[in-house]
Amino acid sequence: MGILNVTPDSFSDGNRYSTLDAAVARAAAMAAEGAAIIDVGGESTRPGAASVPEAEELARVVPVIEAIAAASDIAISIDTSKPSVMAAAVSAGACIVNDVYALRLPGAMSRAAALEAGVCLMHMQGEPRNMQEHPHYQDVVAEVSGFLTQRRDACVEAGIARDAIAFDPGLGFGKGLSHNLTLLHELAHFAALGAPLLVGVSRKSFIGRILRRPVEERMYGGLGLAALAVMHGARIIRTHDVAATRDAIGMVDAVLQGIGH
Ligand code: 9MG
Repeated sequence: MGILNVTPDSFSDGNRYSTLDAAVARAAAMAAEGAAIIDVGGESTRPGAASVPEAEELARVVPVIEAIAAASDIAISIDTSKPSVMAAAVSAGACIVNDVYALRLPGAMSRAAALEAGVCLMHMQGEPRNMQEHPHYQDVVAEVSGFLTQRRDACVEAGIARDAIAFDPGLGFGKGLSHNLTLLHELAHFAALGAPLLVGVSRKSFIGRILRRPVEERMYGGLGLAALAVMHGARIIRTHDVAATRDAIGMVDAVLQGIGH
C-alpha cells in the first residue's frame, strides 16, 4: 500500500492544480513500483495534527481519487474518519476505507456498511492531537487485539462482510516505544485473529528514536520492520517507499513460499 498524502505540505507549491498533477504522477509511480493499493489521505494523522474541515478534506482528496481511477484500475483506499469523505471517495473510485478511528465517529460504521467497501480497522489510543501524551496499557497485546475483534464484531453486526475487514495494530498511534516494540514482537498473534493484517511503520518516529535518524533517513529501519512484519503474517505494508519495500518483502515471501526447496 503506497501512501499518497494530499496535504498542503506534501507537494512542492501547494497550488491545487499542480498538486493534483503531482499527486496523480506519484500514484502512477508507486503503481509502477509495485503498489497494489494507493492510500489517499487529505488530513494528517501525525501526532499533534489538528483536524481539517470536511469541505477542505473533500476538496483535497476527491479530484485526486477521480484522476487516479480514470488513469488506472489500481485499488484506491481513502484514509479518512469522516463518513461524508468515505462516501465521496467511494463515488470517486475508492474501494477501501482506511480509518485510524476504526469507524468510531458517529455515522462512520453505518456509512461504510452502506458503501460495501473494504475496511481497515486500526487501533488508536486517544486521538492524533493528544495520543502521544500519556499512552498507557496493562497488556498492550491483549488490549489492542480485544479492541480490534470487538470492532470487527460491531462491523459485522452493522452489515459489513467479515471478509472485507482488515486489522491494523496502529503502530505509533497512542503507543510508547516499548508498546510499539512489543506489538511488533507479537505480530503473529494479530495475524492469527482471522483478518488480513496491515502494518504501517514507514518513517515513524519510533524508528528515529531507536536508530537516531531524522525522518528522511528512516527507510532502512522501516524495511527491516516490513520484512519482520511479513515474516510474521502481515499481508499489507503501508509505506512511502514502495520499490524498496517490494524488494524487501519479495525476498521474505520467496523464503516463506519455499521457492527453491
Ligand atoms: C493513515 N495512517 C497513518 N499511519 C497509519 C498506519 O500505521 N496504519 C493505517 N491503517 N493508517 C495509517
